[in-house]
Order: sequence, then structure tokens, then C-alpha cells
Amino acid sequence: MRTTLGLLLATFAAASAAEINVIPRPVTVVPGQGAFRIRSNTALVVAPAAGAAGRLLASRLALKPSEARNARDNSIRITVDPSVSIPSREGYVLEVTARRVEVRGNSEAGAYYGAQSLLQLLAPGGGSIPCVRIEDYPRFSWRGAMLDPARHFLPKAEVLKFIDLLAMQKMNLLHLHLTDDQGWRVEIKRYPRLTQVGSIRKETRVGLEREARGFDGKPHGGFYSQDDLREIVAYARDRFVTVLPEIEMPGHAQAAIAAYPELGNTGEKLEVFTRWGVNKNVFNVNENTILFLQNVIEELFPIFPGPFIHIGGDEVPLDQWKASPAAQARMKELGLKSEIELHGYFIRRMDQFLTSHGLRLVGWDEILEGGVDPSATVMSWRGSKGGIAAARRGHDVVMAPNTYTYFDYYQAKAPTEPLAIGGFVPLEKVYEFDPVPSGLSPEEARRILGTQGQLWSEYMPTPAQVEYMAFPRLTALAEVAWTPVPQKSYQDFLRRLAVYEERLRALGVNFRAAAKQ
Ligand code: TNX
Repeated sequence: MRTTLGLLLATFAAASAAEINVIPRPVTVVPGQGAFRIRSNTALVVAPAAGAAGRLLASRLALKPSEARNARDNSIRITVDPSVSIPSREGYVLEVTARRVEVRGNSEAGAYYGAQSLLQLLAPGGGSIPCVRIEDYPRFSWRGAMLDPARHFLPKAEVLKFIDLLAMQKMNLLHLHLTDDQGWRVEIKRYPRLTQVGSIRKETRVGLEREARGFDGKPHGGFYSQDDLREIVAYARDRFVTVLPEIEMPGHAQAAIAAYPELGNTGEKLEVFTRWGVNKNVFNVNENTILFLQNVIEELFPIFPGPFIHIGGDEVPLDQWKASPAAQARMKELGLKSEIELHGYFIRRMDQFLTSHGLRLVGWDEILEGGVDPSATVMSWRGSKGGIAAARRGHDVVMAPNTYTYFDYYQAKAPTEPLAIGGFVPLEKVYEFDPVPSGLSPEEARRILGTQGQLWSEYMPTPAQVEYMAFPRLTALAEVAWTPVPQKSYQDFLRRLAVYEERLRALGVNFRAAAKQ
């Protein structure tokens, strides 16, 4: 009799532990017995400092928030308490007993993440929360995703939806790749032709670039007004997501040169690029062009929160500078021996400009090649090599290697997969990524700020396709960025993901089901 009861209790405990489905997996989870039931008269008690967390719970649980009072039964209470002994500002403690729920954040962001975890403790559509004590905080401070509205424009509504999805998995950075050869997507009041001309291309390559199968014959366009961007930034701020703008230079510049030909090297009249791939039409390095680009960036200062501004720096063919008398004269005047040093000069000018405004430059790992000050933050995309070299040279680093975080690569080998650029980055590979490469000293390892997933959109013509490529791989990356290595388990992730997929479905997200072959 005893044994049967013991067995029954054990099964019960296991079943209740199995209800803890939070993604990313929290640092510590101690399951309890029983559950807290949310009733129509449950009090939602929100400290003034925890407003964002309170609003999130109020809207999702259909409860009216009231001001903080002492703990009492039948209540969900959210407070901000910087003395919570959690080693991160973004941390929180969440305690659920049958009588009440307490969320204590180390900061407003921590309280918000506690609220997000609480929502994930509810079975989809359910009204009870299993008893548990969770102590939680992120492994990395940079937990991001990059959207590419330059290749295929993404309507503002989709960007806002994406921000909600980032926040749900405790990601805190949205990198917007706002300009490229195929389109300029940000209103710059001083230079209106950037969007008048640069935001529309007359048609787009059909199929893979290398197959050269022709064009669709249809114009593609769109851009964000400065008001749109202010709205996106405010929406993101309410969800503890920082928006990082990227203005590409000196390569990936054809849309801008089409608008203002004096920015180019050849004087040739160009149109906004209609093909994909690395493009030889790069900005010149005349003083006027440097000032033009600094003026562009300066218009962004009041819109974006900082401290980071991304200036690209990747994939700059040197052919036009080699052939240009002006570029050669400039090199001579500056005492530079090669075109790659001219690239370095260009990036350093931007770094000095940003630094003088109290901001910080981010660039793709090519910025290391021409010599750049350690003030610049390096985004390592060609594998992790650039990131390792940068950390050793004292740069801050964001790990964005194509080998693990390029979500424009195929996620499955099935012949039914929609066309992608190539590559192969399946879900399990993303999950196994460790942003801190082995071989770094502890001090170098501290330079790794975190990681982000890339959604280059050459082959993502619709928001639905962006979602298909992003989820669930970005969900796996959220756990990479948040959860300590010893707590990670792919099998356990898959178990929790099955429940998470129900939430994605309810939110109308076009994810690729992990179980699909
Ligand atoms: C390389 S990553 C690029 C992008 C492309 C991407 C496609 C990087 C800094 N440059 O311009 O969209 O590959 O995977």
C-alpha cells in the first residue's frame, strides 16, 4: 500500500515537474506541490517600478492591476527589488505557491522577464500555475536577431510582431539592416533622394543568383519614415528590446549611389540593384562622402537609443578604389599603402565620429582587416575566427557566425523546403552553439557580449517566410544566449518546444514544426 502511494506521489511530482516548460530554460527551477488557480477576483498587485511587467500580465491574464500592497492570498504581486540576490540586472525570482504568486525583479527588465516566465507556466489556454520557485538570469547581455528589410521590405506591423516574439523568449536586441544595394529603407530628411530613388528597385532576380534565370519584372519597394522608426523603438523599449540600426558602408551601397551618383567611384549612372551577391559599386572615400554619411547617421541619433550604431563594413571589393585616380590620390595624401588600409581609414573616421558623440561603432568582422581601434565592437559572421581575433585584441564581440546563426540557410534537407540561399543550419546545430569559443582566456571570454540570429532576406520575400526561417531556430538561440551550459539539454528543449509551438500557433506565427521531417 505504502509503496503504491509512494509511486503515485513520485509520478505526480514528475508530472508537475514536467509542466515547467519555460523557454529559455531558467537557471534554477525547484518544483513544488499543487498549483495556484487564477480566479476572476485574483488581485494583480504591481509596484510602480514594475509597470511594464504589470501591463503584460494585465493584458494576458485579463486582470486589473492595482498598486503594491503587502503580500496577501489570491494575489499575483510584482515588485522591483535591486537587492534580490541574482547576479544580473535582468534577473528575477518567481515564487508560486497555492496561495499566491510573487515576481521579484532585480530591475524593471528582470520583473518583465519574471512575468514572461509566469505566462509560460500557464498551460496554453489554462488558468492554473504549477507551484515552483525559479531563480533566473541571462548568461549574455546581447541576445539578438537581425532583420533585413533592405532586400525585402518588412511592413512595420511585422516588425512589431517580431519584437513581441523576441521579448517572449527574453531576447533584448533587434538589429535592423536598413540599407543595402537593393534598397534604402530609412527616411533621411536632409537627403530625400535616398528613399525617393533608393527605396524602389524595378524588379528582382528570380531563383538563385548563380542560376541567372531572369527577373520578375515587378517593382519592389518600401521604407520606414522617421516616425515609423520612433514607433518601433518605443514599442521595443516597452518590451526591453533595444533597436540597433545598421547603415551599410562603404560596400553594399548601390541604392544610395543610385540616388546620389557623386557618392560612387565611376560616375556611371546606376539603378537600385536588382540582383543578389557581392557588388563592386562601393562608396568613394572623398571627404564629402564621409561627411554625407556622417550626416545620415547623425539624423538617427535622436531616434535610436544607442549606445551602438552599426556601420556594416563587410564585403567591400577593392576594384573600384584600385582603378580610381581620386582614391589613389587620397591614399597617397593619407600615406596609406593599400586599399585595405583605405577601408580601415574609412571605418576609423566613422568610429571617431561616433565616439565623439558618446556612441559605439559596431561592424562586421572585415573591419579588423584595415586596422580599427579597440573601441569598435566586432560582429563575427565568417565563422568565429574574427570574433576570437577581435577578443584577443581587446574588442567587444558579438558572435553571429554563419555556421550557427545564419537563419537564411536551410534548416532541413527535405526537397519540399522552400528555396533558400544554401548552407545547412538545422535546429540541433543552433542549440549546440556556444558563443564563447574554447581557447579564450577568462578575460578574453568576457569580451563576448552574446549572440544574434541573422535573417538575410534575399530568399524571404514575405513576412511568413521570415517567420518560417526564424522559428524555432531563433527560439533555440534564445536558450543559447540565456541558459548556462550545464542546464542545457536538447532533448529537454524539444519537450518544452512542443508546448512553445502551441503558443506560436496561437500567435499566428508561421514556424517550421520541429517534428516535421
Ligand atoms: C553575406 S553577412 C552578407 C549579406 C548576405 C548574406 C547571405 C554579411 C555581413 N554580408 O550581405 O545577405 O551573406 O547569407
